[in-house]
Amino acid sequence: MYSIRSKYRAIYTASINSCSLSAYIMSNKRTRTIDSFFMTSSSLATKKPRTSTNSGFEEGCDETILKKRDNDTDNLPTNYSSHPTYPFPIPHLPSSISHVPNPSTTTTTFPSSHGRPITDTDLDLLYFEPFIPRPASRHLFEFLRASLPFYRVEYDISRSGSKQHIRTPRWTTVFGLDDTSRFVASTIDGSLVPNCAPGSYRASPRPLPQCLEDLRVAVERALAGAKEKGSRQGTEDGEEEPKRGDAEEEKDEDAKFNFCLVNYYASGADSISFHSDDERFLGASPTIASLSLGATRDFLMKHKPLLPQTTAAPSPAVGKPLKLPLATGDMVVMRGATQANWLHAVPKRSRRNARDGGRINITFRRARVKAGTENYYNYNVGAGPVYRWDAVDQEMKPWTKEKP
Ligand SMILES: O=C(O)CCC(=O)C(=O)O
Repeated sequence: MYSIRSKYRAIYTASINSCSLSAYIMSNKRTRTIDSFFMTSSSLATKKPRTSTNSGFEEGCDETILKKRDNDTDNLPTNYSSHPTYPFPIPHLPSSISHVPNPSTTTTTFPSSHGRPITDTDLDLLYFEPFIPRPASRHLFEFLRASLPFYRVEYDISRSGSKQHIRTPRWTTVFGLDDTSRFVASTIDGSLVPNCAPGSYRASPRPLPQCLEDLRVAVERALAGAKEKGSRQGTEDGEEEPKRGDAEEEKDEDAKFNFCLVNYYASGADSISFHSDDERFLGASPTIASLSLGATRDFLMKHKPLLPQTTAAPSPAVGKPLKLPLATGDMVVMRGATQANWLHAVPKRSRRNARDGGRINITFRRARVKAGTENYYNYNVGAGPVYRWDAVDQEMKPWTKEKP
């Protein structure tokens, strides 16, 4: 039988062979899980062994219980997340990613750097350079490109009264569900389904697979740690502890994510044009954590044009665009008034920069209402075919369900 696991081995080994990271990681005896990587050493001491938490996923099927046979298979995933809405099972993070090497003996709460604030009157960024150590992040890039279903979404818009056909200039995929519902185990087959009436969504919301769930937890934990450090710093500097209002509470909730959007820019020809994630379904001042993997691409930010009737003196930042050359493992967190006032883009790259090996961007967000779920599946999954990475031809290929 050509099992999922043997198929995955072919796809995955071809990807990993191009990367010598596994040998480096295998030779490193001091390893920690990706979760523990973001913990303080005191919390590490009390950490219990990991058990599967994603109840409702069908785990332990034939292909997931194969024993490791040799060193080559050490890096292959041994468990998968399956769900009726996934075109194919999605592997858990392999040990070479989930057991990242400990880069120093004196560990801190954060992975490879502290988040550096970049702020102005209406700009609030936290920039990790990097968030995930570079070698592990390159491996994560290869893993996610080979493991996730991708889509090339096309849709129509009307602009100035005329219809325009848009072909999204990058590969996309999405998982998650807005705040008005949550995934519960279905009584029919035990898979996770939204706890609202069937048919409440046009889309079929799908839960985060375990590999993205692990990253979500790590990012949330790092942001909670950054916040704690910020408020400790303020108190140590003699500032009075601020009173917490509704806005602050809302900000805390914003850094708890229920959506994961993934973009794959196969080459410099793929891009995202200037826009802001200021949709009402994200709330007034959303926190969006944006993780980069693979090739370095410029992340440009520019202030939205000021309305003509604005009388207040413009912030000095208004005329000054920002350029962050995001490298593999870097994470930019956009918070507060940023989306309301700033636009961001990843422009195309040409000539010698065009064949850059590809880049993946993952954004974690929190959608508050149903419109968020509908919007994200419409524009990141759509109604077209599913694609999957072909490691031999080094490109995305349409994926069709295998006949049993
Ligand atoms: O690829 C990036 O860094 C930006 C992605 C982005 O702006 C988006 O998904 O809205």
